[in-house]
Amino acid sequence: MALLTGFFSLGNTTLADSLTLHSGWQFSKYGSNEWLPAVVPGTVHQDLIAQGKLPDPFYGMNEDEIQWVEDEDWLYRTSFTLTEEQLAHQEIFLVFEGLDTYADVSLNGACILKADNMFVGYRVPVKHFLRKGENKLLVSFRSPLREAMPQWETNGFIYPAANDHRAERVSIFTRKAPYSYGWDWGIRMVTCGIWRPVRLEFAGQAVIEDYFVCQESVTSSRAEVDNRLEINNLSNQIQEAQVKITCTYGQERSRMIEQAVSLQPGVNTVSLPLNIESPHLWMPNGWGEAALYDFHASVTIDGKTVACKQHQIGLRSIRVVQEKDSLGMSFYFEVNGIPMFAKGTNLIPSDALLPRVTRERYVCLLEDVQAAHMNMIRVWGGGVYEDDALYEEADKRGILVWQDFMFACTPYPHDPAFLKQVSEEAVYNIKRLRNHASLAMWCGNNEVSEGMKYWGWKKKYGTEIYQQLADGYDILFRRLLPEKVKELDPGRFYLESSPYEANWGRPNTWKNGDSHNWGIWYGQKPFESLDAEIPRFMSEFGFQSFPEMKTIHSFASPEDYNMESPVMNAHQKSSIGNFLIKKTMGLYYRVPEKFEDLVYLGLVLQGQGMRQGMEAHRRNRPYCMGSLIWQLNDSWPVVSWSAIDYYGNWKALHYQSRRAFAPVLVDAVREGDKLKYYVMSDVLKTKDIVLQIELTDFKGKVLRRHQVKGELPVNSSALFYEEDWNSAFAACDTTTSFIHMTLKGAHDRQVLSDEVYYPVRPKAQHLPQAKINCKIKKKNGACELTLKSDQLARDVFIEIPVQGVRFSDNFFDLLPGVSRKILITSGDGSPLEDVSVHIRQLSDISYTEN
Ligand code: NHV
Repeated sequence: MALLTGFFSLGNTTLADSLTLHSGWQFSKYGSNEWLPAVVPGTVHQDLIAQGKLPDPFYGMNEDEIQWVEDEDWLYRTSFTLTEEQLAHQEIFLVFEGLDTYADVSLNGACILKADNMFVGYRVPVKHFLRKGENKLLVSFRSPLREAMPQWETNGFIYPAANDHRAERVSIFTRKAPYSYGWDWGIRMVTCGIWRPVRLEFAGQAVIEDYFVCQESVTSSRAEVDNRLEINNLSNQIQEAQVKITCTYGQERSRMIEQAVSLQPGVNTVSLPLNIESPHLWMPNGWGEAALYDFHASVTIDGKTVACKQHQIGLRSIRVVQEKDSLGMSFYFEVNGIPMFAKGTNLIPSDALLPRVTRERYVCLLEDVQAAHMNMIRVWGGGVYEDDALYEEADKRGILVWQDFMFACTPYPHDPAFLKQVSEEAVYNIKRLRNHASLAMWCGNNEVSEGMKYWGWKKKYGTEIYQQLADGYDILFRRLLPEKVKELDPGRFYLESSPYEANWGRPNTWKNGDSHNWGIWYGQKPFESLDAEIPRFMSEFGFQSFPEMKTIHSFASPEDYNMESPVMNAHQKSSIGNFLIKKTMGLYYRVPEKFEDLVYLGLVLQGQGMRQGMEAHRRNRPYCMGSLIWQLNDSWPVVSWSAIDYYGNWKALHYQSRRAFAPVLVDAVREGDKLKYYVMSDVLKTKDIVLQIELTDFKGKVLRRHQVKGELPVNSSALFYEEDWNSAFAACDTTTSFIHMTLKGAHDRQVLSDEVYYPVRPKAQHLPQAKINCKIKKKNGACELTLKSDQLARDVFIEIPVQGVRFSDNFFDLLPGVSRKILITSGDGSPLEDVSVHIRQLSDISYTEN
């Protein structure tokens, strides 16, 4: 068996003397006596797929074929050898970073752990049970369904849990990723397994169990940091130790603080305050560098370093300003004393099989977030507390994280056993994540408060049961979780539930706290409603699309290419989804008949519609201070609200986010009989600017041109210029012309924003069938296209039959006579082989006239 020993780095922590236990695993269905090779970390689904016992769950309607797995119990076993030298350590810990979910762990015949919560890691002292030579480890997983059945049977009512796709909605009884039971974009895959790393840790006389770098006060002149350590003295006597903290920034001289401590047997808390004058502040994406310091803690006994731990720390202050004002109640983030308009998105788990989400995939996703000029992601409450890698990569990129606790869309039990599990989970995850500069806030749950008020549960369950649910809500989200945050992560903001106030569909709203606007989806409203329904902070709004054809092809064959085919319906979990897509499409476009055209136009529609919202939110700052899209990613290839599909392909929506969230943006809107030009800027400096306005026809003829001078607003939005709508389009055919806006620096002529405004909806336009000239050049494994057309080509979509390919731009309007270079690279850095390029534009869609 391959054994890894010695020093290695795992996430933020350097571990002395560890033995990773990832090899030699086998698994077996309980009762079968058949043992097969297993991969750890992993899930039983992955192992069954690898052994040919399960089909690809994502293909066709295979979801139905895999459901039996959740009703079985599964055994995992391995063995490992230890030397006398290893056994000579003071203590040895068996560390599971995650067990999914109900598991008994046996080591050499002793039951050493009973696990019941996927969201916690376990660290068990096991020296006592270990032997020289071979040691046997067995993890016995019980079916989460059968485990929860006694509670289901006796509960007396069925919890709402509307996203749980099985008749026995047991998900709420289990501390297990809610989305794995099904969601309205999710396949049901109720997994089990050793889903995060497992290892043995060999300890000397003492270990650092926890190291919290508590930022008590941070300004540009000084950071006051308290280094709080939990040091476990593993001997049974007092030990004299030197505790040392060093703090280093790049090549600068380290700062250091040292303290002599008498360690009592057991856990000791030690606090070492450290001040850093004129710190390099960690800045959000778009505002400068996300500066990170290395903080290192060590414990030395008798001249020998026995334990150390390190973190990368971004020094910054983040304040969530939720204050009553003349308009209602604000909700915004102030970073390093500066109000920040939050541009971002909601993250769901990137895979139905979580151990497949590697650091590379997190890096790719966060690069996409950063590229779209976003500064925030919300880790939504129906998924998981993500791996350390996600938060580390967010730290590096200046992406703030809004962290939900994992509760979504339904009330939960509140019996003592359940509360104990939640409490352990809160403690574990708060401690795990609180050092991250990116961690901006905690939120108790997703939409449970909204549900309690507005989703009809009082009527459905009657007063008595409803009261029990309400009591449970109070205990979990008003007491337990905020108390844990206060105790363990003082200074970090806690929001009880998102949205603060359920707004959409109700009169006289959008005034208080954060909102979710589902009017453009469930409310069947046109996208223009987003211009009027301006909240203080939009933490969710979304519209669905199909993924592009190459992704559909990964799970369907041409005979399934029909919106209502059984295979497509198995990948559309929103029962009204297809209807809503077509209905809204009809407001702006002629609805095509051909499936491929619907898929393409649906992508365009989602991008255009959502962009309208992002721009409206930005335009209306400071009343509105955030715009978070529902949703960033997918957990399998599916029809959904996502901006990036399962294979990493950007939908039109992500390109539109990148445009709408550009640091500087010019945006024209019709308000009454005026055409108003807004300039929005997240830049912290002003400069003289010039806006060039050109009324142009689809053939590129400039009908009118004028310029307006002004100043770039600083970290704000401003009405820059307005004109009468009628005079703006005087003597032109609005169905064949548009306004081209170019915003430049007055002195350096640098283009800050380059946008178009169309006076009529696409379906009223007379779009030409533009002939797009495309030159292809191969360049160091990449492919460069040069596109040009004499006439306007709208919503140009370049398709390449390779998953995860990156385009420097896509889904753009090719303006008449303007040549565009597009660089195409592979998703994984490998050279792009010869590939076919297919280019579509809006006017390519054909309709059978009747
Ligand atoms: O339906 C799309 C998404 C969900 O995937 C996810 O749970 O938090 N969605 C819709 C809503 N919230 C979310 C709001 N849904 C309703 C609210 C009120 C009435 C009906 C639906 C996300």
